[in-house]
Amino acid sequence: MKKKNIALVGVPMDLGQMRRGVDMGPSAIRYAGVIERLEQLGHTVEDLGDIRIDQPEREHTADTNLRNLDAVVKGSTELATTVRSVKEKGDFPLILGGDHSIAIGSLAGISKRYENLGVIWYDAHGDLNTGETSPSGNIHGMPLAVSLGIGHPDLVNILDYTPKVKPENIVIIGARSLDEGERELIKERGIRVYTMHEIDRMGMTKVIEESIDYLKGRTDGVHLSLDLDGLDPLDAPGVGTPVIGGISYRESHLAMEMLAEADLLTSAEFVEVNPILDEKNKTAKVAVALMGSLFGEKLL
Ligand code: 4U7
Ligand code: MN
Ligand code: MN
Ligand code: MN
Repeated sequence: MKKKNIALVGVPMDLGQMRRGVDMGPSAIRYAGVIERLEQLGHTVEDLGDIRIDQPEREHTADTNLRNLDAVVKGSTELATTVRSVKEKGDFPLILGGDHSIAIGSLAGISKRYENLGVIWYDAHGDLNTGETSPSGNIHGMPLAVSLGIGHPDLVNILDYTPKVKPENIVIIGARSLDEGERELIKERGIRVYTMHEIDRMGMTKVIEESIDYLKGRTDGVHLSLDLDGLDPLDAPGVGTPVIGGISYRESHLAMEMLAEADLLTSAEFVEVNPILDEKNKTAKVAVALMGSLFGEKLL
């Protein structure tokens, strides 16, 4: 794969959900050796440090079902501005979460430069809720809907444009926990989804081959948004919303290697690593191993 200038951006965001500790994700991933791993592959890595994130709101603001809305909007806007300047330099943004609400800011910062940005959403969940459909009020369950332009105006209009992605440019991989409103949205908008059923049935090789073919034909850039809970909790225990029956480490590894071979990605994020819930930093290590594969690591 072509050598890249990778700009690392940490986002210690935990306001999109209720479990403490996910704000330490970027530190855990750095500690697991991400910079060394990517430099060893011949890429240059510039660590831009962490985005500043506010304290959680003490009271749930009355009129919406959106926990910490204002602070999430503020953090997302800062992230979006940083990522936009990385893209302006022509560098590859590699964003470390933090909970998945950060994808709102990532996509806002990236997508303006593309006519048809593709998104691979690697996740146990659809993250397609809105304040109206969300059973939890947690914004980390909403970023894909927000990026489609569906949701609270303050979230949808970050950097003053919407939508960030078109439904036909999205591929969800690994879904096994979808809420009713999310299922409706998937059908209504025709979003391509490879649930665990398709992964079992077709195998990861076919799933990724099809995804690459599909996105290659219709997009001019592709963002990978990888939620570690897409993996099985046996392989990635340090996540806030684990769901049994997930993608294995081996399958994920293969998926990353195939994406590296295709050299199709233009940005990526790894989210939901929670060191407090983890076992000896295992999930952060898994994240770094997957990043190694994604950026061209090979056995021979
Ligand atoms: B993650 C959930 F209800 N769908 O909206 C919700 F099951 O970023 C979970 O994928 C969301 O980890 C999980 O709260 C968000 C729930
Ligand atoms: Mn998830
Ligand atoms: Mn997610
Ligand atoms: Mn989660």
